Amino acid sequence: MMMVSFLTLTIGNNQGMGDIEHAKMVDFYVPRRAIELFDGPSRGIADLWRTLGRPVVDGGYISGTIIKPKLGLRPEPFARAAYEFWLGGDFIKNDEPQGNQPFAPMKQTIPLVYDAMKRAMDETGEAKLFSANITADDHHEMVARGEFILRSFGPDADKVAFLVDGYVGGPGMITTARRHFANQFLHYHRAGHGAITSPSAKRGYTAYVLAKMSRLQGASGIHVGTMGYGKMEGDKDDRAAAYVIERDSYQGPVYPQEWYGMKPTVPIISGGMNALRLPGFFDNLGHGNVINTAGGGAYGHIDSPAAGARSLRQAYDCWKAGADPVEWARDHFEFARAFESFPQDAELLYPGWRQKLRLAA
Ligand code: CAP
Ligand code: MG
Repeated sequence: MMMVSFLTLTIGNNQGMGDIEHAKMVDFYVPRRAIELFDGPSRGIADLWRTLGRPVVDGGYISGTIIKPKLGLRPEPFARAAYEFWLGGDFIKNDEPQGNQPFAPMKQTIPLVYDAMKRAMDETGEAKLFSANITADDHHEMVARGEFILRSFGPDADKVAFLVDGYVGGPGMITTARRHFANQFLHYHRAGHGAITSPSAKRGYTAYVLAKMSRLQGASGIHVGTMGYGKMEGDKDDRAAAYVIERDSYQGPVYPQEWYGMKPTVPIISGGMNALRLPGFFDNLGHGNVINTAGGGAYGHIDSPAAGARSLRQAYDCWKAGADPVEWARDHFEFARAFESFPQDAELLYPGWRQKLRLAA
């Protein structure tokens, strides 16, 4: 099966025809034989749970971040930022424009990141994960970057995921990474997709379609938005994009879909998230078996990136325990300090929280 042929048929020339006013694909159905012929994921969240020393079923929330700022950070501060988050969290990803940039050449940055990972693992006694952006303008260069990273991480190469900018890079980037690096977790970043998936776009396809295609292509995880809880466009009912990639069968907006044992793709929850927004998000989704990357939500924590990371984990524990977040904050310090760190969110989501916590205003 060819994803490119599928796309040139379904959203091919019709997208440019003069007599078409609206042409947006909202769903598609994949017959069993086609499911058998697509690659599907080789790795999934279960592999990350195993690496983290957790149960491989229902292993829970993976707290992550994105190194910020997007551009300009030099290798040393980059690695320092990684170390500081890993002291409290699990997973770090490169941001989508961070690749082999002149101010942070991969050959300098990656060994420092691995050193930071080792120190954080020694200090915490926990395994850590790094999602490295290997996107390049040509596939050979992408593969060369990936090989270099695996060599650099040596015995800890299992703790490396590869991030590929799959929308701007195109389907071939994803499939090349899937086939060449079948042992790595493949992190599909969809930057740019809003140009066609936005509800305001009259053509293209929906984020649901993008997610569904990514499972066929073999993404281990893909961003599915924050369903109205974060900064990106979206609303509560966007759950479907997560369900269709993680379940064995799902009734989509038009078609039912059976996956016949194809491995799941994990929803990656990202974009303007922080500890305060998570409990509501988990309520809406119905579970917390996701990777969450919070850039501002971790580095914007008033105390430290590690405290930001801990506040995220505590937010998941709070939801898991079915506790009231303000009550939970009483004896979960980093979570409580997230209220001080993101006061606008705190007011909006938990009005009267200060009085309840009896903190000085
Ligand atoms: C989030 C982010 C992600 C977006 C992508 C950014 O940063 O790193 O790329 O989440 O959107 O660059 O905006 P913050 P989506 O955590 O600081 O907001 O997940 O919807 O594909
Ligand atoms: Mg980003």
